[in-house]
Amino acid sequence: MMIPGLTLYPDFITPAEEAEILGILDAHPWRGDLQRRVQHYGYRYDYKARQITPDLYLGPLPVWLENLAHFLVQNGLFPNVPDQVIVNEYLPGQGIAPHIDCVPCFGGVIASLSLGSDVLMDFGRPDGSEKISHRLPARSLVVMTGPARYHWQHSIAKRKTDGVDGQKILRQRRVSLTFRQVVMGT
Ligand SMILES: O=C(O)CCC(=O)C(=O)O
Repeated sequence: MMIPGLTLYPDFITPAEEAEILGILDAHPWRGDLQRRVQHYGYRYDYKARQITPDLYLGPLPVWLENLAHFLVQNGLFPNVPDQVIVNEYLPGQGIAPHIDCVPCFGGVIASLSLGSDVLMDFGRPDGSEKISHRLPARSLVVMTGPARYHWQHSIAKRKTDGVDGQKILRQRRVSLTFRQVVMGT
């Protein structure tokens, strides 16, 4: 990958694990805070205030998510066990605006697991000087550290198809799990 600090791990989980996680998530209530549906684990993220405070603690991660969080540490991807996960559901046509994850809220590693559909994720410099898109395949994990985490915005365009190698690929329902470590400015 061309962005320093950005790494993609294809086939990070198996199709059976993907189906199992989707089944668990769909048995949980989805939040309707945004245009897309979300679930928050560990801490609720306050989208309006763009912050995390101790009163937003929801409790420890459920065991199945804690196991995944430990797996990330065992693979050397996080220095400490991530304690916050946001699940985003993107129906075809839905996306996420360009952003850098809250710097005072979260540690230096952000990792996102893609389920259900490939998608094109766009990375861009906040001043618009550079833009690169990367295809995130279903079951892959994308990890952002260093410049990719702090100096590049990431986003997903609101589209029903993605152009890949001159071909139009129809998006399916994609669910992502983004793992972070809460720091609360400490
Ligand atoms: O869907 C993704 O992979 C990224 C999610 C994201 O950027 C976020 O929750 O801040």
